[in-house]
Amino acid sequence: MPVTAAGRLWVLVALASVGCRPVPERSSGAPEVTVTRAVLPAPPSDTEATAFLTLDNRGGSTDTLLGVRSPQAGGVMLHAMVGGRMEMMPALPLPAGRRVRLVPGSYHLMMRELVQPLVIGDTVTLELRFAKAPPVVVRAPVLRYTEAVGTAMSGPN
Ligand SMILES: [Cu+2]
Repeated sequence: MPVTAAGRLWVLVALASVGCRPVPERSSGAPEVTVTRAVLPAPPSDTEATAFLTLDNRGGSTDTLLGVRSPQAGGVMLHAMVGGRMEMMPALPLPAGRRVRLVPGSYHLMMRELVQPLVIGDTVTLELRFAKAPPVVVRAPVLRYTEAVGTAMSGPN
């Protein structure tokens, strides 16, 4: 799907107030980001797919999601929805002690150049790289759309 580069600044400014809530901080204060609710709706496309997940920054300082990759895709991009349009984001700030959710209508990951089409029941491996915290590898199930959205949106914000 086409993505414009315009509006990036707006997105970064908006990040401060969107999709964040406090999470318990680890006592050590060491950089740590945990990833939960990683899930993909079965994509209508053979070559592209959307992934959702929840990021909790449990470290004592702001971190940044720098990039995501998958052995099952040629590339994984970070997108935001702004005014109903997708915008590409170079990175995603993760405020200290906060939760940032990638859910429908908001931030999401776009997998491009899928190695092979994804179907319900498949599992996707995603490796997330951060500025401070160690990388996190998650395995995300491919679910029916409504199930995937339910998983992505479940639990407290
Ligand atoms: Cu997108």
